[in-house]
Amino acid sequence: MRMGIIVLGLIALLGCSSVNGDTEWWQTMSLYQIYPRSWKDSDGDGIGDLQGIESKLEHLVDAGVDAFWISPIYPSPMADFGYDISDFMDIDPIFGTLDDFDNLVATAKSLGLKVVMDFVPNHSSDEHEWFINSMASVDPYTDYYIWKNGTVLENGTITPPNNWVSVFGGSAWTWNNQRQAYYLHQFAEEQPDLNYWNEEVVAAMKEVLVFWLDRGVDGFRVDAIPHLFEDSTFPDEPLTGDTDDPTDYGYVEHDYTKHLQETYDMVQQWREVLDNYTENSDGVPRIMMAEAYANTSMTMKYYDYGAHFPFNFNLISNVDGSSTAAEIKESALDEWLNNVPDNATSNWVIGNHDKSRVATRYSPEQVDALNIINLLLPGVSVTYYGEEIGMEDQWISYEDTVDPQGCNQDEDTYESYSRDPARTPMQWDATTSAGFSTNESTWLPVNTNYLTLNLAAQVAADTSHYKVYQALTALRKEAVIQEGSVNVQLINNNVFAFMREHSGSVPVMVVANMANNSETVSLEVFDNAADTLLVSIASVDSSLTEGSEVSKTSLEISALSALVLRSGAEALISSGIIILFVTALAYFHH
Ligand SMILES: *[C@@H]1O[C@H](CO)[C@@H](O)[C@H](O)[C@H]1NC(C)=O
Ligand SMILES: *[C@@H]1O[C@H](CO)[C@@H](O)[C@H](O)[C@H]1NC(C)=O
Ligand SMILES: *[C@@H]1O[C@H](CO)[C@@H](O)[C@H](O)[C@H]1NC(C)=O
Ligand SMILES: *[C@@H]1O[C@H](CO)[C@@H](O)[C@H](O)[C@H]1NC(C)=O
Ligand SMILES: *[C@@H]1O[C@H](CO)[C@@H](O)[C@H](O)[C@H]1NC(C)=O
Ligand SMILES: *[C@@H]1O[C@H](CO)[C@@H](O)[C@H](O)[C@H]1NC(C)=O
Ligand SMILES: *[C@@H]1O[C@H](CO)[C@@H](O)[C@H](O)[C@H]1NC(C)=O
Ligand SMILES: CC(=O)N[C@H]1CO[C@H](CO)[C@@H](O)[C@@H]1O
Ligand SMILES: [Ca+2]
Ligand SMILES: [Ca+2]
Repeated sequence: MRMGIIVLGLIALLGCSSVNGDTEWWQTMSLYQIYPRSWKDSDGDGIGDLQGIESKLEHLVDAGVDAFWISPIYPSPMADFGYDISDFMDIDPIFGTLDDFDNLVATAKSLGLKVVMDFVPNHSSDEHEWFINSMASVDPYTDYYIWKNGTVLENGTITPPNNWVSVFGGSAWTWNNQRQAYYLHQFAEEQPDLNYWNEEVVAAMKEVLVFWLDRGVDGFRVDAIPHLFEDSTFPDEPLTGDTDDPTDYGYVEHDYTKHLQETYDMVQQWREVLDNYTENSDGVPRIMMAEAYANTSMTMKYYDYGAHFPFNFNLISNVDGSSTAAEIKESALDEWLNNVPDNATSNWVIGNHDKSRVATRYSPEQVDALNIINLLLPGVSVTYYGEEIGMEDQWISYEDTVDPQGCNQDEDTYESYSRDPARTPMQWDATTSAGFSTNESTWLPVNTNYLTLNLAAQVAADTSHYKVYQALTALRKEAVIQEGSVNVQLINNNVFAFMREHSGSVPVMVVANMANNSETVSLEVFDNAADTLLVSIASVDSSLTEGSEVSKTSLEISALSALVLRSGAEALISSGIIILFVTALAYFHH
């Protein structure tokens, strides 16, 4: 028996983590969002494309990412940059062809990367052939969309059937001359809502899922789910009393247009399509991630209805760089961890194509801290492209603004609406257009800071945001992060910390100082941690580096920094040896 232990101990020198075989691939993944117009341009037209993405997939492997999702690449008149889809089963020529897509998936598979598609089920483009046929009342498309007669006033004027307001402002109803009726659009008027009360629409959208599954995708990120169903009796929404402007989305409550029970039931049906596909193919789960800007209870409910997870936007919606550690712990971390269902997989999102970048919403100094928090809390981490190098928002003039949400505004107000600043090209290196394109002019200007802030420079540097990011994705591969428990503690108003523990693993502690001044703290609250700790990963602006020794009872942490700490003695030895010795002992005791 002792011989057995020694043999296992030697084996442990070769492989080091003891990850439980029960976790499915998606439960521990680090997921990366590619905004396809901005990642890599292969043909010099100034717009990113699929061949460009394929040519740069090695970067994701180098960064330690497991899966990526691509924002919409379907044919689209681009009234809402691809969220207005004119064919759910093709690729827009700007991005390439279905062959390019197949090649991209094949290359991704060969590199061990999973591919997630964006699924935009709420609406199509008004140029989709379904809508063109629906306007002409051609069956079976007549009721594919939500058509209503207007209200005819005494003087003959026709007005919309009710007071529903579009998310983008103005009535949610647009008159159509051909059909002589109003159609519903919860977003832009070029995005008519599909009629989910119609079984043929339900079946057609399931075919869309299968079409992409057949092309090898591993799952879907589902857009704007809460808006799927509307009350079929079309009552007026109650007024909020918050504004007198009937064109403002905040003018009415959204009791009849958001979060309907039928919406959750549809998510459940899509899950059945995915599970059925898995059962009839290779047994590997295909996943569904729900984009739902909703309160905690309505968000968590997606877990009960088949979503693998609903995105956790707490670190985007509830807090920012002006928040104290106390606020971040309470409104972002605890709000999620205390409400997520037992055994459900958590997830953390710090940026996306609709929000300012981390360096701007928080501060450039906090980029590493946010990545550390995002990647070391339990569950899935989601990284918006460029956050691995700490890209910043780029100011864009009114003339150069292309986001419809910005263009719909005037020169004085567009900056609060435009999402362009967070969508500028990926900064690969210091060459023309930051290595994004050979074209000196790109669809959105490259950030002016690209000569110094770029991937190549950060790869070459001894310490950089990218090096921190790589260290984090490597640490995520260990069982303590993949399966460990989490214990979040407020140390003082400016500093919070959390500890990840897993039997047989060296614990990992994260300490984050959200204040503009350095703090000296004690981590005594974590009984299980050793008195002397070693810095394993540190924010680039902290004065500490990997291997520095710090005291548990008197730890100085610089402004806006985060540190990843492990117990000294054990961490000196490759942790895997200990893990497997303990595992082996436990095994032989059975
Ligand atoms: C360069 O990009 C601009 C758009 O930013 C485009 O108008 C022009 O045609 C592109 N040049 C080439 C050679 O494709
Ligand atoms: C809607 O108006 C058309 C005439 O434009 C009429 O034929 C139809 O019956 C009306 N539908 C309802 C439900 O009132
Ligand atoms: C018809 O009546 C409505 C409501 O009173 C009014 O807003 C509208 O201007 C009138 N239209 C015409 C053509 O008189
Ligand atoms: C389940 O999958 C099989 C094979 O892919 C397919 O023929 C069948 O229609 C699917 N059933 C459902 C309910 O999706
Ligand atoms: C969450 O939102 C739902 C739907 O809008 C609402 O009914 C519920 O009261 C909200 N819960 C909380 C705690 O605000
Ligand atoms: C830190 O300073 C910046 C810039 O003055 C400020 O915007 C931010 O709110 C401060 N952070 C905190 C947590 O006070
Ligand atoms: C969670 O998982 C554990 C271990 O697999 C199991 O014993 C427990 O019943 C699960 N709890 C729920 C609520 O599913
Ligand atoms: C976060 C996100 O993707 N939001 C999208 C929700 O849906 C509308 C309409 O499809 C888009 O405009 C948003 O970008
Ligand atoms: Ca291109
Ligand atoms: Ca809808």
